[in-house]
Amino acid sequence: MRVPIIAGNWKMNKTVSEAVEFVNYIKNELPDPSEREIVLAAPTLSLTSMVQAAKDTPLKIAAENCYCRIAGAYTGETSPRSLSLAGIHHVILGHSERRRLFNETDELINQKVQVALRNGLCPIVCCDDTMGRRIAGKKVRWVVSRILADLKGLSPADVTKVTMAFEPSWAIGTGQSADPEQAAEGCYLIRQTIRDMYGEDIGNAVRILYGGSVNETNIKALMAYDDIDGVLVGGASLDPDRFLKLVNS
Ligand code: G2H
Repeated sequence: MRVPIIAGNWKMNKTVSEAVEFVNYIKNELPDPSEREIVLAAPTLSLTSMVQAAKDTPLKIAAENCYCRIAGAYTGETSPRSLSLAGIHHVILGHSERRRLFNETDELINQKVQVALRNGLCPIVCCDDTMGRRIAGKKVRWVVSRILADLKGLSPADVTKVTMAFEPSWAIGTGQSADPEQAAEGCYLIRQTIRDMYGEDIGNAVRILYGGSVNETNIKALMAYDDIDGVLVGGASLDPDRFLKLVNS
């Protein structure tokens, strides 16, 4: 049984005090962690204060990025080891904004995934609809070669700690979500790729989220599909009342 994940991705929004205020507002209203895992990804500067505020609650705090080394002369980067030791559970890697605006390659993302896992972080690896292609005439054969590149070299045990997120580029921050069937197809195709790489059991165990203009109105229809194990939410996660509606919907 895959426990669904509802993850907020604040991107570069909220100050430290706003972040802590948000956590204090929602932390006693969250569902049982055996039913739903609730994750909030925030800018690096807020993370340790959020971990403290969320102590003894089911809320898990995530970083939005990290580097592929644990220490050294890498000015401005964040160590996955430091994140993990500070109580951070997850890290978003390969978000399309990082690929597009910061030129992150599959090779770099693969290195980050490996080092994050070695240091106890659970990566949420994002992929968009430009990362695969349909083969004409075949309904669900979509060669997701770049997913193979992002997960290259991981052991089966490692892959079960990874969460994938399907985020169509045109749905990100546009207010135009994929329709649930399209979203489910993307998640299904990612699962099939993982089944092809690691076998049926691992493919069935990995959680796959949909992201792109999810809100409190469309979440139910999206999560009704078996292959959608949760959502990664940007804009609609910024307001605590909206976020509570999402996590409790
Ligand atoms: C897609 C998503 C969160 P939004 O990036 O990862 O953002 O919900 O604002 O489209």
